[in-house]
Amino acid sequence: MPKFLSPAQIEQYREEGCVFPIRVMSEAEAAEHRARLEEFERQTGEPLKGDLRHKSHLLFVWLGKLVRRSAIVDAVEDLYGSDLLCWTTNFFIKEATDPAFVSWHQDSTYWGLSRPDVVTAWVAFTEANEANGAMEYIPGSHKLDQIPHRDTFAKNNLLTRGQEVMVEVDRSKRRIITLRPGEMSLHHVRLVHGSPPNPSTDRRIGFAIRYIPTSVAQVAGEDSATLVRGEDRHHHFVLEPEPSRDLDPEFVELHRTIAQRNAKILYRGTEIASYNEPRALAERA
Ligand SMILES: O=C(O)CCC(=O)C(=O)O
Repeated sequence: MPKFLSPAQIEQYREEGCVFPIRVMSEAEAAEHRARLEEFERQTGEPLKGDLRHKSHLLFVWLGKLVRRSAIVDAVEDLYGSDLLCWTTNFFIKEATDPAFVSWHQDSTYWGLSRPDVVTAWVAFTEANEANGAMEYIPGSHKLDQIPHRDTFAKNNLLTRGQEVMVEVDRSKRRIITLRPGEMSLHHVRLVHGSPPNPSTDRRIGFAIRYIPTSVAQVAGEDSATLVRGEDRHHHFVLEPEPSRDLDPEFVELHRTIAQRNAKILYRGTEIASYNEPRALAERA
């Protein structure tokens, strides 16, 4: 008996590789999440950037709670069972009239995870639709094996290596993931997906939470993850603590160490050693 998703939603995930919209909080709560992010940005005087966009659930209490939120984790449990890790989180923020985009790709390409049993809960803090650069995907493409990708390191590409699939994508087959604030989509790690720029006059903000069953391992180096449900009997990952106050110096230090270690996995085979480097290089170019 599923806890949160309907049998039809589970079937859609299995067949299409993506299911949406799924409401996980009210629109008012989504606006509060956006306000918390923007309060921090006001303090720093700039949009969230670099390392801070990744694994931010180790830095902010409200994001630590979000990755454990029962509506989200119940839905993930319906797909992958009751022993679950949050492997990582990534903010995908597109500013108003922003050329930033995400090329067609499969998430599995550089993550180094042992099996494609990985799901992303993409939680909308703002609307996401055709007018502001919502995600798009090719239904059923998650059933393909790993497709070869080329790295572009393109200036406005939000992906770590600007990676893109080395096959022609038939855009006429795409579906657009339209979400209201407080809704989420769930997509499979092998799904071919991407998103165009945001030409609208407001930001588009999504928080992507990557979940795996505890039986999935990291095969490309040492790694850590956050246990969000059940028990970890496999011990493939160092378990991460939950922050009890925002930007606790101990957590900031831990986050820095983890970000450096993760960059080694994600940029393996290149000279790049941190999330900040490709963007800095592109800005100087
Ligand atoms: O937010 C986007 O536009 C793309 C996000 C994405 O590629 C992902 O969450 O895997």
